[in-house]
Amino acid sequence: MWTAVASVLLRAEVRRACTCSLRRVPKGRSAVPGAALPQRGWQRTARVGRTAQPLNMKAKIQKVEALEENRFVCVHWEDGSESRFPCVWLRDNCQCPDCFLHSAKARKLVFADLDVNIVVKDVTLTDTKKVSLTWPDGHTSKYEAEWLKKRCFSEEARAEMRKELFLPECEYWGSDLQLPELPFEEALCNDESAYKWLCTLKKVGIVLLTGAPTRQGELVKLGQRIGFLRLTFYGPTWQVQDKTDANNVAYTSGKLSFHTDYPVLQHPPGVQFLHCIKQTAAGGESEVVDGFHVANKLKKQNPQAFRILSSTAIDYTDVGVDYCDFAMQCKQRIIDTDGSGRAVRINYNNATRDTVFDVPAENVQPFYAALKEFDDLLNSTEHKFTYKMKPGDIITFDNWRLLHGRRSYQSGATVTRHLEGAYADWDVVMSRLRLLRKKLLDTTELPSD
Ligand code: OGA
Ligand code: NM2
Ligand code: ZN
Ligand code: ZN
Repeated sequence: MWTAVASVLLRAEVRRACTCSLRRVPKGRSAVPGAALPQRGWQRTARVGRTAQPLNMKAKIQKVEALEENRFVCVHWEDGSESRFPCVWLRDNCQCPDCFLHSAKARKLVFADLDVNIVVKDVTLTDTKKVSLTWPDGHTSKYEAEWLKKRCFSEEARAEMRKELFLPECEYWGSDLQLPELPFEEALCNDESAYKWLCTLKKVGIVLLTGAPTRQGELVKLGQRIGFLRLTFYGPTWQVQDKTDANNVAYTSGKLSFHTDYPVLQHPPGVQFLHCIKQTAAGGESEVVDGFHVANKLKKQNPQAFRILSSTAIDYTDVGVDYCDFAMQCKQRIIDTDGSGRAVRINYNNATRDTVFDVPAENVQPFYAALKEFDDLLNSTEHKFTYKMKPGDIITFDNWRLLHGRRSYQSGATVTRHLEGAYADWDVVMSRLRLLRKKLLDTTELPSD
């Protein structure tokens, strides 16, 4: 009994971790002139959100029947709700070993062998947990109640599944950002902490990992934690320092205006890690802004500017030598949108924006005017958040959503500031997040009744 109660509580906690941010509590930290006051010392606050899955997934079936000239199978659940499954989908997703390779969790059935007009011949409820179907050619398919329930085609069930698989929830912020923080060591060694790190990274777009050793090579460990890092022409990891004959403006002591990294790649890195190994005394502060939030603002304030930035493909260029020689060219829209016009990726780096501009001459000035509006919004004190990294800090952020910048600092004969950087892909990060969630749920599995 008590184990069951503890398991329920633990499972609820794992689900809640997605809706939980690591929130700061005021504790003195030096203010950055002209910026929102960032402070240290955080406490975790959990807000209970809607669960990704009903806590009790014990779906039981009352009745099952064929409908609409046998083109649908309707499952009546014990709780009174019902789900309609199209026969073509049921046949396509037959889980028998002839149709499905369980070792790969993948379909064996080839599309050419699927009759897209198929109707069901016979429908049986084997017990409250299993449906058995017979097809006109005599093939039989069996489906588990819970498997069916998860795949229900209702708007609510699909939204729930979407939420569970992709964690689309997004918390917008401005200068009021409560920078979520977690000890680096915990993200590496504790599964629950790692899960919270990745959930918060997805939802808020930024998490500060603290207390990392102040030496090169720590980001490789973070890469191993999620799976692997993304290799680019700047190497597996890269050193942000003031360099002679710098092959990138980031490798100078100059100001970096708000940018996303690497829009010259067709698929820019989704996640960026910056590890502060050495920090300069004066200058070198970091700035971040929520690009999705600002894109929404632009859309409201000037729909025409938003339309221009989300429809004009501009040229990016990056030519040089680092990990190997490179001659990169790419066309990107500054604001990438989905089918419903929502910003899904910002691709903006003024440094690598090409001098080649492949648009008709009359479109040039209107484009610049639109970009000016966006850039002004990014830089407004209302939207940007400023902080100064300390040695041992690792800032992890969504490079598709956030734009980041750096204030200039004094260059010198010796290196006064050193960050090590690395990239990861969202695919890899989300994969680790799902695996961590499964592991945390499985280790607190409810005893079956
Ligand atoms: C970069 C970058 C930030 C910094 O290297 O692309 O944005 O603080 N660096 O130096
Ligand atoms: N660095 C930091 O788009 C860019 O050039 C971003 C990339 C050099 C790896 C900078
Ligand atoms: Zn089959
Ligand atoms: Zn950058």
